Amino acid sequence: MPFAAIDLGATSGRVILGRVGPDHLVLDEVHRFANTPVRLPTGLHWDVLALFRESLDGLRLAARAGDGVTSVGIDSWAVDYGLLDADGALLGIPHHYRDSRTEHVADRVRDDIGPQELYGVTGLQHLPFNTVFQLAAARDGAQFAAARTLLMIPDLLTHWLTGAIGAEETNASTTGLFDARTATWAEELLGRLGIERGLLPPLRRPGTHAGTLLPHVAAYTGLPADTTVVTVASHDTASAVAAVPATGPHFAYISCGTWSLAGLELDAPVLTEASRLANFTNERGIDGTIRYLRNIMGMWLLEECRRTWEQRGEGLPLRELLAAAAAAEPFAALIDPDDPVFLTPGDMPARIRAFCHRTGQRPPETHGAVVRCILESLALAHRRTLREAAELAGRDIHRVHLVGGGSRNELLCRFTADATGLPVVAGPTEATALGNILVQARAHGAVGDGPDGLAAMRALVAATQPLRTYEPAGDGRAWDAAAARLAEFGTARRL
Ligand code: LFR
Repeated sequence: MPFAAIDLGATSGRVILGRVGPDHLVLDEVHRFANTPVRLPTGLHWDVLALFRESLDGLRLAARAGDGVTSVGIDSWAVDYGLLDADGALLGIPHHYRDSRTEHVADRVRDDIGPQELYGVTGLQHLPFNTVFQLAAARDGAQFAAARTLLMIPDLLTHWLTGAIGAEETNASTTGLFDARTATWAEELLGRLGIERGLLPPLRRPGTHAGTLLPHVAAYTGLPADTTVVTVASHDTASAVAAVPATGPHFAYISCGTWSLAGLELDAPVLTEASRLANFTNERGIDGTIRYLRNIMGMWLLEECRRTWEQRGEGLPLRELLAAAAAAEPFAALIDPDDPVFLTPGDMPARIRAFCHRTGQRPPETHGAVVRCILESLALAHRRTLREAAELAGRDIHRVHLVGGGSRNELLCRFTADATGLPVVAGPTEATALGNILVQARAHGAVGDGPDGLAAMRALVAATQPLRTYEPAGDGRAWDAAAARLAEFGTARRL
C-alpha cells in the first residue's frame, strides 16, 4: 500500500511516498524543498505558507506517481506553534525556536512555577525555546490576547489540509504544558501560567485518523476527496525512534540530524531530581513509550560552519571537508556542543574558536581541523549523554542505533563507536519518514497490527533497510582522556 509522508526538517522539507507490504518497505522521495527561515522586525520566523504550498505540490506529485495514496501523515520539528483567532485565522507568522526572544524568559516563568515542580509534572528537559517559554514571551502581546487555539506546526498543517483541530500527543509532550505522568494537558499548571485551558485542543494519539482532505485541497492535489490524513508521531524525533531497527530493551538511539537526540526508550518517565539536574527529557513516543533523551547540538554545528564558509566564498563539498577532518590531528581541540553559545544562527567557526580560546586550547584554523573538532566533540557528547541516561534510568546499553542524516557520516559513526565503546548500528538515514509511513501503514493494517506492533514495524525496517555496524576500535584510553578534558571545561550552563 502507498502512503505519503510530509516530513519537515529545520533546513528542508520532503514529501515521500512509501510503499509497504508484509516484506517490503520502499521509499520514493517525490518532492524536496528548502525550509528557509525569514528574519523580520518581529524576529526569526518560519515561512509556514511556503511550507504548506510546497507540501501541497508534493502531494500533487505523489498523486501522479502511479499507484495512488492511501493516506497522508505530517511530522516536523517540535515546540513551535501557530495561534488561531476566533475565526480560525492564523495570527502572525510562527516564530522559529532559534529566535532570541526567549533568552531570559525562563527566569520569569521560574517565579510562577519552580523548575522542580515544572519537571515533576512535565518531565521536560530545560531548553530555552520550549513552548512554555515561548508563550511566556508572547503573553503580553496583542496576538496572544486574540488567540483562541494553539496548533503545533504539524497540527496547523493538518488543519489546513482537513479543517480538523487537534493536538498530537508526541509533539504536545515537548511543550512543557503536558503532564508526563498522565499523558494529558497539565491543567493545573496552565492556570498559573496565564494560559486559558481552551487554547489547547483535544489530544490525538498517533495512529488515529485526523480527518479527510478539504475539497479545495483535493482539487489542487488531485487526490481523492476521501483521502485521510492519519495522525502519525508528528514530532519528527518520535517518528525516527519508532523506526529504530532495534530488538529487546538494551539499546540506545541517537537520532542524528540538525540535532543529535540521544537516549533510551522507557516504559515510564524518570522524574527524579537527579534526572532534572542532568536535564533529561521524558517526551512521548508511540504506544505510550517514553523517549528518555537529551538534545545535543548535533550537525547544526557543521551546517552553520558550512553556511558561514559558503557566504565567504570558502565553501567546500561535504566529502572534501570530511576527508580533511579524517586527516586532521586527533583531539587537537574540543568544544562542549551543549554550550548555549552555539544555539543561535551566526558565525559558527568564530564561536568555536572563541570557545577554544576561553578554555585555553589552540583554536582550530583549517576547515579540516574545525570539522574534526566538531565530530570528536559530538562523539564525546554522545558518550556522556548515553552513559548518564543508562545510569539514571538503570538500564544497560548493549548497542547504539544511530539513525537519520548523520548515519551517512562514517567518521561520526566511527568516533561514536570508539568513544562509547559500543557497537553502533548506522541507519536508516530516512528514519523519520519511515516512522511516519509505518504508523500510517499500521493504522491501515498493512504492518504490525498486533499487540507488539512496534516490534513488528522495527523488524520490517531491519529486514528492508541498509544498515552498517561499526564495532568500537581505536584507542579507548585516548577517548577516556578526551572525555576527562571535556568535563574540565565545566560549561557553566548547558542547553
Ligand atoms: C529535531 C527536533 C528536536 C527538538 C528540536 C526543536 O528535529 O524536533 O527533537 O528538540 O527539533 O524542535
